Amino acid sequence: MITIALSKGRIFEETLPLLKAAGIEVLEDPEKSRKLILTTNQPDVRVLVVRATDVPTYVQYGGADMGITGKDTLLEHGSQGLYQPLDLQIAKCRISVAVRSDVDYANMVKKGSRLTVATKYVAISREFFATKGVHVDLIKLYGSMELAPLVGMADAIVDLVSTGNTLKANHLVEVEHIMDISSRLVVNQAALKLKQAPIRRIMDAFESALG
Ligand code: PRT
Ligand code: MG
Repeated sequence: MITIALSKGRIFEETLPLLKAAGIEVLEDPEKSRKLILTTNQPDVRVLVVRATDVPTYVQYGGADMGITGKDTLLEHGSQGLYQPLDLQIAKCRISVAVRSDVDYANMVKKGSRLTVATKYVAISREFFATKGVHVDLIKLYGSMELAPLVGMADAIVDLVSTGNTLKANHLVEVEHIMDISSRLVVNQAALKLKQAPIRRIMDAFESALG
């Protein structure tokens, strides 16, 4: 049995064509079903539906043999026990620093003042501002980061940006582009040894589907 961990939403949607290229069709729709283990047309392949941030954990501890997860999630989680053979070029976005549009970020940074930064991405933010030599106090949030500068809780946020519509709707502007993000295939290192043939077959199919 090969078990693949996926999150609902954009990663699931964008993974379906890759699975199809590997001859795998998921037989249930996670948006409609309450089932957390989905069957496929291949009797020996199943899909687990987990929270996006939990995908690396399921693969690391062998709850799943492989999974697909954003580079953002992977950098925050750490890649211990995970083999990362492929950048799948799906669920693309960027991770950026944003501030209220009426704030002079360049001046704030130049003056050397401490910045309060709200984010779900504490590890990425700590590393980014340390490299820049900017002192920051980080506030960990789990969602709706955009609110923090609006209510005076933070000077800036670090969050994912795709179209930029969410920032715009909340009167925020992007002031630093930290890195580009896409989703990665992650494979449990022990599973890769024990189930080498079927895992390689899926990896190769994904790779050729990427073109
Ligand atoms: O939603 P949940 O709390 O369950 O988990 P999650 O938010 O981690 O999962 P999900 O499915 O929303 O995101 C999974 C992965 O998709 C992320 O880890 C990224 O690698 C990738 N991805 C790609 C994105 C986006 N694009 C994206 N735009 N994840 C989130 N967003 C959000 C962003 O946080 C912001 O709130 O969309 C909003 C910005 O979008 P624009 O288009 O308005 O700029
Ligand atoms: Mg989300």
